[in-house]
Amino acid sequence: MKLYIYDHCPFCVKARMIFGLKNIPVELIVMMNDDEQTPVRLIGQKMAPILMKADGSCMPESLDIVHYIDESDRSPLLTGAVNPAIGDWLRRVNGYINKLLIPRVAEAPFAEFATPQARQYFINKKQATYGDFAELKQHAPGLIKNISDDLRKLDDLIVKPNAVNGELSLDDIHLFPLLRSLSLVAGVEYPSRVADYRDNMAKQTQVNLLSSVAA
Ligand SMILES: N[C@@H](CCC(=O)N[C@@H](CS)C(=O)NCC(=O)O)C(=O)O
Repeated sequence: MKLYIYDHCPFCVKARMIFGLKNIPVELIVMMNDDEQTPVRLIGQKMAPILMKADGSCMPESLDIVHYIDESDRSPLLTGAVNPAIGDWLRRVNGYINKLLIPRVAEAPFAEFATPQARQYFINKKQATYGDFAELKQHAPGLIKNISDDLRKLDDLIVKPNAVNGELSLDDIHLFPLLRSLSLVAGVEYPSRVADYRDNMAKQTQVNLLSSVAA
């Protein structure tokens, strides 16, 4: 199987996680960010992730891919209950976190930005949505304080380092990609349970953190 992704994309991380958790081999193909042709040919629109199955058919939508792979061996791993407090926490943080993340993503050495045109495509698209990056960057110190405060609240919700609610569930599929994206941001304060959870999930899912290129 092949998984078409952008390395920065949190939805793609969701799909990557289930392969890592189940140790199912998959070929990762990073599309150039300005390559509209490939995704449109595969699924009719420019969107990642895309799973290409062994028979050549393609499946979009991260959660559909997660469910498909999790059930593919009739031994699902994501059997734990979700905690509504995790959903609430994610909704609140997702309300502001892209203003901190997106300008950093735009400057990071991701494979999908290997050409200047691909990087510029991302910058143009995201500035149209989130506003001028120079302006957004001025809010970074306040946003870093907000997320550091919110991570302290998350710390109280983490039950085990290998599953946020004690047993693997969809909450892990939603939470880890945000923490992985956040590892791109220098200066965020991590309480110990959050840091242990993030590091453990990176190992379990075989999805790298971005700390080595944090800015
Ligand atoms: N509902 C989709 C959302 C996927 C999504 O929004 N992917 C973004 C990348 S993070 C995308 O491909 N956007 C189009 C683009 O980057 O041009 C899913 O869960 O897979």
